[in-house]
Amino acid sequence: MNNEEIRKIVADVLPEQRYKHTLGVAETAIELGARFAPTLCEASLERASLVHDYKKPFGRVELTELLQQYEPNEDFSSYGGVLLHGPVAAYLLKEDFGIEDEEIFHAVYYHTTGRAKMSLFEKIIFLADFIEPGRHFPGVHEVRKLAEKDLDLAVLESLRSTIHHLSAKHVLIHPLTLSAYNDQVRTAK
Ligand code: DGI
Ligand code: FE
Ligand code: FE
Ligand code: FE
Repeated sequence: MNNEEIRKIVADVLPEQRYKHTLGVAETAIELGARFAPTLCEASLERASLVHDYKKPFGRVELTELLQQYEPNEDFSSYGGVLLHGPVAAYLLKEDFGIEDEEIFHAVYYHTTGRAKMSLFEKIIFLADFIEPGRHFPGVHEVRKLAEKDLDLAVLESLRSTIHHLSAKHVLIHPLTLSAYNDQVRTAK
């Protein structure tokens, strides 16, 4: 499937606001790619962006069942339902869109938690998801400023801010989120 065909399917599946967010992520990922990783394929960044949230509207029970088919011992669900839509989408990319690219698989799988040793491609999707123009949550301004100059500092600040807000609510933090943060502390200068 080409990106235009993928876009049409995603437009049908997602509520209007989520679809707008998806287009914002695509636009932002292409901008970040041009700024920090001119060798990355723009069409691949667009593809990953278009599909990253396409399982977001599905319920927790359905997503948990789907993920268990691929990871029988998965422990995402025990950290909160919001963590499921990325991994499930990643596993269904081949079946639903004919996408077999490993770079896109990882970017979609880890787009909510991040992970240690994210590739440049993964960092760009992760950050674009945080700062696309439709985002208005606390802390987004600071991350947008950093993203004008320094990809790793911007990723670090987005993780710090997420962990700050989750911990203030006494919400469980997935180990992948914590190791993504630790890794960025080590690499970002
Ligand atoms: O799907 P989006 O809204 O575009 O964004 P996303 O997939 O990055 O999800 C953001 C939500 O995920 C936000 O409410 C914070 C939450 N989140 C991120 N890391 C963790 C987390 N929630 C828990 N419980 N644990 C985490 O480690
Ligand atoms: Fe998401
Ligand atoms: Fe995110
Ligand atoms: Fe998103």
